[in-house]
Amino acid sequence: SATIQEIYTGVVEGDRDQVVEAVQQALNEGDSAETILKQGMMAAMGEVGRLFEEGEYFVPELLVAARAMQGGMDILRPLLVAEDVEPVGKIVIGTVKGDLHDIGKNLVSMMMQGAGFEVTDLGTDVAPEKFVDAVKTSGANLVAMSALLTTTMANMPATIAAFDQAGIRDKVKIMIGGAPVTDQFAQKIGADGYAPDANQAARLALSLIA
Ligand code: B1M
Repeated sequence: SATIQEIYTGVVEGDRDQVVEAVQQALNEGDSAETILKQGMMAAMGEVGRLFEEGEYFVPELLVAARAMQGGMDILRPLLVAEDVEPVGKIVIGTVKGDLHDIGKNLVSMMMQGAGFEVTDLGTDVAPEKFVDAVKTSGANLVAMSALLTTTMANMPATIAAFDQAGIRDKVKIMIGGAPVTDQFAQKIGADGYAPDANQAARLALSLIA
């Protein structure tokens, strides 16, 4: 519908007010939260990801799109729960212990939500045991860790070790990212995958649970 289209362009153009207004209007017109999420927000985040990949969008555009989507998600989240919409998967995400950088992690979280995941965001400075506990309580099948400091990267293998120790390493896929992180590092520490940016992180998450 025209209103869904407004949600779509609002997210792509990063217009938070437009998204919030149009989401409210679509609900009033009788669209389900699921329809709004899938045909409006997720489709738009897909387009944002494509523009980012083609070099037309950069981090600032991703940030405003994420903020616009967040505005709509705040309205939809309780309704999605009420509608019992099955997420494609459940992710626990956080920035590792000792590390306070969260801008990239927040983008990754938004792109994952845009791809249909239910995301539990533990924030920054997340201790290994906290990742483990969150997986136990949420039933997540994916763990996503971000690190921006070479000094805190070591807390990635420490977190993987905590999953081993808890006996649930085989219950989750673990993916990592952040500026100093590489594919090679991911392989070395026994992570299941690495993604260089938020868009590819969402795609990797989908492929890890497929
Ligand atoms: Co700090 N910082 N910082 N910092 N900071 C860096 C990272 C640094 C490279 C700057 C520099 O010296 N050139 C440097 C690290 C050096 C190193 O370790 N090699 C550094 C340092 C040293 C520090 C402090 C130690 C400074 C000090 O106090 N002396 C301190 C540490 C605090 C702590 O964490 N304990 C510190 C503090 C801060 C601020 C608080 C001031 C602030 C953070 C604010 C916040 O996040 N809320 C900050 C910032 C903003 C930066 C820079 C400038 C920008 C980081 C950022 O947000 N980039 C950064 C320099 C730089 O990168 N140019 C720097 C934008 C963001 C969108 O990109 O986070 O890379 P990024 O995320 C990308 C990808 O990496 C990827 O997707 C994202 C989007 O495409 N990605 C993932 C990220 N996580 C992923 C997870 C995935 C997959 C992909 O899967 C799970």
